[in-house]
Amino acid sequence: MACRKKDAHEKETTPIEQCAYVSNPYLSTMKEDILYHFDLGTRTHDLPAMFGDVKFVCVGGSPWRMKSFIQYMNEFLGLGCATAEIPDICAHTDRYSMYKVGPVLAISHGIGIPSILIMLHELIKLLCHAKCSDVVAFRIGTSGGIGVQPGTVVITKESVNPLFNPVLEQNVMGVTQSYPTTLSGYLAQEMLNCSKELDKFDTILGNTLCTTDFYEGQARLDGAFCHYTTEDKMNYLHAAHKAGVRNIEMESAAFAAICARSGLPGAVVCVTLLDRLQGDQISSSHEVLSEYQKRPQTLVGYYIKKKLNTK
Ligand code: R2B
Ligand code: URA
Repeated sequence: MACRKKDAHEKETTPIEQCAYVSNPYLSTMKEDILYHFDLGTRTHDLPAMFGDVKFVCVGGSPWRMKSFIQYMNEFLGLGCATAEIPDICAHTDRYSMYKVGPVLAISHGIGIPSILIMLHELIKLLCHAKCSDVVAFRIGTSGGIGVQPGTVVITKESVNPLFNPVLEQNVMGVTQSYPTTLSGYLAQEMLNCSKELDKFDTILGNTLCTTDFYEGQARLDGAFCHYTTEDKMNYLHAAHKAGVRNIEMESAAFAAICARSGLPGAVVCVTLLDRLQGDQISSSHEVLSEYQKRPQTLVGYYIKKKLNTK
């Protein structure tokens, strides 16, 4: 669907309504909300018309992957859009890409907690402005495995920080706030059941370590700098494994914390590209990696189709 901009004279004069997903008294004092990083706004776009029917939101790091996910969903759900014509709704900004077919919205979030947090604030407000209800959210992505075969899909039980605690710590005005990263256990189990029905690739439930760096933050020995030893690295990865961690990535804590704060049921579904107990470099061929990256999409697509068919 193309962006439906409101005519310049069509000004909203009523304050922005509160809705279940947001918790900010200041929002209802605003006459207009500009979702700057999406290049969308309440005064310039008819957000209920553009997004009011959204029931499934799927976010992932790369714009290319989210485009391929929406093209896949278009075909898998038989929605009949010409795939070449599914536009990037955020085409006027290169911060994030956004695609929609039927009730499915796909948005890229870039790498790391700061990037996904900004996107999620604007997404949660977007869902409210569009008057969406009963939305389920997914993060699909890649990760490094710990003690699992490359290509295994990990459904996150708990997203944990580098001390293996299920919290996102964020500094707000000089004070460290601690937000729980509890995800819906029910949804995770439903996803696991779907993977059993699909029976196409190994899928497990496990804890996910969320870091703020790919190299030293994930105990790699191949960054530009390294002040620790192979033994330190292996001790840390084994301690993570003992704490139930089966994969490492860089956004799940922010995703889980925002889901918990907004009340959105959410699941994190990431494929492992390598086993970190065996090495640090991602050396599989492009063909292999690209097949792996389709796995979370396949699983989430299966869940969405099943939900739509049982309505
Ligand atoms: C997984 O892969 C990316 C780093 O290569 C990061 O976005 C993540 O979470
Ligand atoms: N993404 C990560 O964050 N870590 C990996 O090892 C692989 C993908």
